[in-house]
Amino acid sequence: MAPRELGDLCFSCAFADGAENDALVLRWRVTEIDLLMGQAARVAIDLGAESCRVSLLRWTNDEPSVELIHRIPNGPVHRGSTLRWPLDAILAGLEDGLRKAAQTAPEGIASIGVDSWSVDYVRLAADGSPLCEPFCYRDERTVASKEAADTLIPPLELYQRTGALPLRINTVYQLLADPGAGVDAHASWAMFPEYVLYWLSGRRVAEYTNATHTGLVNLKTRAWDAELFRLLGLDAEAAPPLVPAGTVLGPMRGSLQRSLGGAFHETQIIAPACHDTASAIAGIPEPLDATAYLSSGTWSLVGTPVTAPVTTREALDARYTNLGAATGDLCFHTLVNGMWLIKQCMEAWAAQGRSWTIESLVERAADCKAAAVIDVDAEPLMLDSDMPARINAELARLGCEPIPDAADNEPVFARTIFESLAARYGSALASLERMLGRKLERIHMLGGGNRNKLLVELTSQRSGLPVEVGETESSTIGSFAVQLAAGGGASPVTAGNVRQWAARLCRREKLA
Ligand code: LRH
Repeated sequence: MAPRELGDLCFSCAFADGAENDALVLRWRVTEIDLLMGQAARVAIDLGAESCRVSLLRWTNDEPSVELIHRIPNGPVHRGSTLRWPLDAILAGLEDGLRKAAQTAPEGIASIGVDSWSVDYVRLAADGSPLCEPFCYRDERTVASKEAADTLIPPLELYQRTGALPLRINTVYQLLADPGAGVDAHASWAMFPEYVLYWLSGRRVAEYTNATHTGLVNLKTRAWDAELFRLLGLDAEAAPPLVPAGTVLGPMRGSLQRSLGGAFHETQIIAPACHDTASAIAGIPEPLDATAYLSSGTWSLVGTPVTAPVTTREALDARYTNLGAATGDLCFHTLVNGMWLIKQCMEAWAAQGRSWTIESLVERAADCKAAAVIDVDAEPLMLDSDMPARINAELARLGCEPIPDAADNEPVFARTIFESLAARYGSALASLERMLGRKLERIHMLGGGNRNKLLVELTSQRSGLPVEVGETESSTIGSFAVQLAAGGGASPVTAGNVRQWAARLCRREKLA
């Protein structure tokens, strides 16, 4: 007799004989977890370009608490002439984080979800181990591969086919660049967060929201575009099977699970919205009808959810992309430079003994004037190293005086960056309203940048819209909300369900 559905379970138990009982006991344990799912501890791993975070959700008397229990500093590393991610250090840091989670929640962890920045991936050897250290999307090897791809399929056609803005950093151009970098183009791959899910569960998948940023998912079928793979000469067999957000991949496995002991005994590995931006949006507790989101971290993502894609020439020129959202809609947004600019400057200054905290820079920048409004999306400002000099080159291009890169001028650089980001958000929102033919009433700001009061204020001034300050760790909230909505995996994750969980988890502090 096959194990029965939930409703039949008690009845079946009463009549089961020995062998069937085993199956039923097994089923009962899973079902028990289903029933208790609202109250069990869970882990969300949010991998960021500047830091990777492990957070723990626990419940006391029906009240949830989300605690960031481990932070791993991160950043692209130079290897020869290439730019990579330090995968071994990230995984070692995640082991430490998971160990802390096991110690903090000995009652057991029901599930783990992982999200991260998009577009990067790990190629795998035949035994499933990483073939090489993964490339960082800022590596310049894709300049040539994108140019070559554009001759095979015009950018507008690609855009209309996939909805994804053809950005140089997209996975498609990275896959195309691999042979030139000595990487086996037929080796199977997994996107960065899905690689971590694979490391934890042994199951290799591509989660839909993250897959849409590859530039290889067909907008209409929502499946890998086999024809596109063929046209570009990419190996479709190397791509993982696509799954929706909220897919329960199976139990945690392997030596890590064994070594971390009891707390991970019954842990399910769940694919949340693996794209951190989609996860951050899933973490917003209310519908975004007339609200724009601004997810502010290393990058800034400015846009709003849409039910139908917009792939006009105007949208392409305005640099808007249509990426998968956790529960069916599309995230229609533009990718603007972000805290990368200030972080890069801070690193350059620290190397010269001029260390600043972001808090003191923001405070001092409030009393300065910007040198000018620069184009924050200029290609040189996307690249690694020498950021103060790169900003001065942009000023020179505009015919403006450079900012002497000397002690005490750091706040002027900071003000120039924040003012320019805010101006770009304002113009991005104006073109969004034009394209959608409707007015936006407010901005919901997420991510680390929302702690920067000056940026919040300038954004409101430049856009003419009130800014609602949302969660700083919204990707983590979104991951927990999707994990909770997924439960045991028996029914599909719905927008209403995810939003309800997000509302329970959000702190909902303040309005600015
Ligand atoms: C933000 C982000 C963004 C992508 C970029 C590569 O972390 O995922 O949504 O466009 O990284």
